[in-house]
Amino acid sequence: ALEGGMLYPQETPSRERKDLNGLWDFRADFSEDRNQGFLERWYQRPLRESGPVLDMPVPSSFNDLGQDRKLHSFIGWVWYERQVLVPQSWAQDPGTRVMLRISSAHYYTIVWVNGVHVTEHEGGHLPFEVDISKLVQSNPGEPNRITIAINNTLTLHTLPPGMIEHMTDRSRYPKDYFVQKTYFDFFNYAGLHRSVFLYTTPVSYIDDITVTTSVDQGTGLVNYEVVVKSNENFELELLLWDKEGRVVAKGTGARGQLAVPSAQLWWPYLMHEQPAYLYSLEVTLVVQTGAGIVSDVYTLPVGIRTVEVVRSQFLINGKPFYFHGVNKHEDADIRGKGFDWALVMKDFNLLRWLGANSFRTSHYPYAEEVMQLCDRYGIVVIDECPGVGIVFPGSFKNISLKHHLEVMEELVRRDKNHPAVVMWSVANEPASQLAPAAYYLKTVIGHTKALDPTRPVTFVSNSKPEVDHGAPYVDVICINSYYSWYHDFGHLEVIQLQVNTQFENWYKLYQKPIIQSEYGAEAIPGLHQDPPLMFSEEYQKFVLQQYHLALDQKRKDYVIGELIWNFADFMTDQSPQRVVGNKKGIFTRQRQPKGSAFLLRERYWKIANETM
Ligand code: BDP
Repeated sequence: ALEGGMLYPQETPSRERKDLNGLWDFRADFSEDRNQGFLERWYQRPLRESGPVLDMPVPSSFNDLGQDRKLHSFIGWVWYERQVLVPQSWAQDPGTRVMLRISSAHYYTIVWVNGVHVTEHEGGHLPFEVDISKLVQSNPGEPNRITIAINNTLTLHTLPPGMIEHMTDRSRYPKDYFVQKTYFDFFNYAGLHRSVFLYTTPVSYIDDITVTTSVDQGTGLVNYEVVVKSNENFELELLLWDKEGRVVAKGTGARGQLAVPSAQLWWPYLMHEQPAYLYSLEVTLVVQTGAGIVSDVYTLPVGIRTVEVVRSQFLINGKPFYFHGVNKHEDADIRGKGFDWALVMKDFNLLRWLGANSFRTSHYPYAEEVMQLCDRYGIVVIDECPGVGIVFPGSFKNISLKHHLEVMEELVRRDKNHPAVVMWSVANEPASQLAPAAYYLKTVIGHTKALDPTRPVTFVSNSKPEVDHGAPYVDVICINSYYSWYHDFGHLEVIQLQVNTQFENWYKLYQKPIIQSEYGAEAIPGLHQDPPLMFSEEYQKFVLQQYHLALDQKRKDYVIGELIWNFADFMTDQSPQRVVGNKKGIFTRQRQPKGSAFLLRERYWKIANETM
């Protein structure tokens, strides 16, 4: 099990935060075995003394910033470094705990502070942190050097998996030549993708808060559990505030239940005239020490809502919910997977313009700030872990499974309190038709349910219902299909029949609600062909229309959602199938609409108006 909580760093009366975003020194280790940095111990002296460094912005992927083809597709260790001077009050007060938090670094990370190894982390999409109080407090008034080495190599046992292929034919490849193979369809961007923070807490602190909610005849029930780290005796006080600044419930102690009569529920966007209602749970820790009363304060947004799968329906607050939304990627020009507020806001504005009420975090957890906005705007989330490309018999081994379970623990720990998250997805298109997938998926799904008994769990399948070894364990069946794109390409007339057959076969076998979790077609923006031909905007629209006709026959029944592939065009590895990335976006990579965006907008608003 994991050590400690992972509350989002917050400024409160007892906590300070400093972000370390901006330019860092950067060096990719181009040596043949990528090991020069360790041999020469680049962490022991300032990185810029080790050799030439680049200025690298954080947060950003490093791949697309320069003009160097080799850096774009670099595999191996890259080194980041910067100095930071902490405020005197942090460095001199032994009652202050100073944390270094890395919100995301892809993929394997080692961190040193002033040359001292402080932590390591595996996995590219979830935060990790380390207490660096002792190091900065033994160095008051002096700058501290933070060195971060990151390796983006993917192997059969990473999540997502990949493979390094060594090319040994010396007549065709130079000595020691290797390539990174991946089995997913997006570019393996790397670097410090999200904010790096320093933040403080008192030495006695609120380590974690878990909130679950239910509703009993109009009364909202907020169950809470608070974990405190302290060597002293302490007390906890809880206040639940409404939006108007009134205290609606009070509690004490590490666990309990708050009752909110006539609670305002958290409703999805377009499902209620007042969607996304959030209360604030203010948790105060009071510790009596010799020096007086020390307290820590943390405020958690709380949405009161229920989620339940009942027969073939997905219920939010007891009402059937239909997912009309998108699949996304964290992807954009230049910054790659780097977090960018401007991009995030543009995307949310587009989602609301579109009338989308939901998205899936295909194919990895998104930034914490994105999840917070989903809570605030009522955008419902299927929260997917990086389990994409699990397609080899070898990737179902115990060593992979063990890591997958840890990743689910990290994901649930980070996102458990978001009302917007209504379901976990443990994988995308694993080879679920292979026999070893049965134990593997059963175990991951079972573990996730044990971690969070309040939310349904799924994985996204593209195999056939009769051979799918994972479907028996999910609450909702999610299926991807690309009729008339990867199969029967060009034959638009077969789509309706094939989509219908698909739904009927899955439902017959499992009697579970179904989401069309991907469908779509590529369109090169501005390419027109009528009658429609593949890659034209007309063809993309036609595919969507055919799917919609079939969806409309089932959506009042057991089909509970449709998520277009994809919200926007995104970068992939180079291949003869991809024209500078995947073009199945209904928006371009620059977030301009293709014809299909207008088609989908009309449909989503129509569905929303039917269900309001
Ligand atoms: C699906 C994958 C998705 C791909 C899509 C495609 O889940 O990641 O991008 O196909 O090929 O199978 O466009």
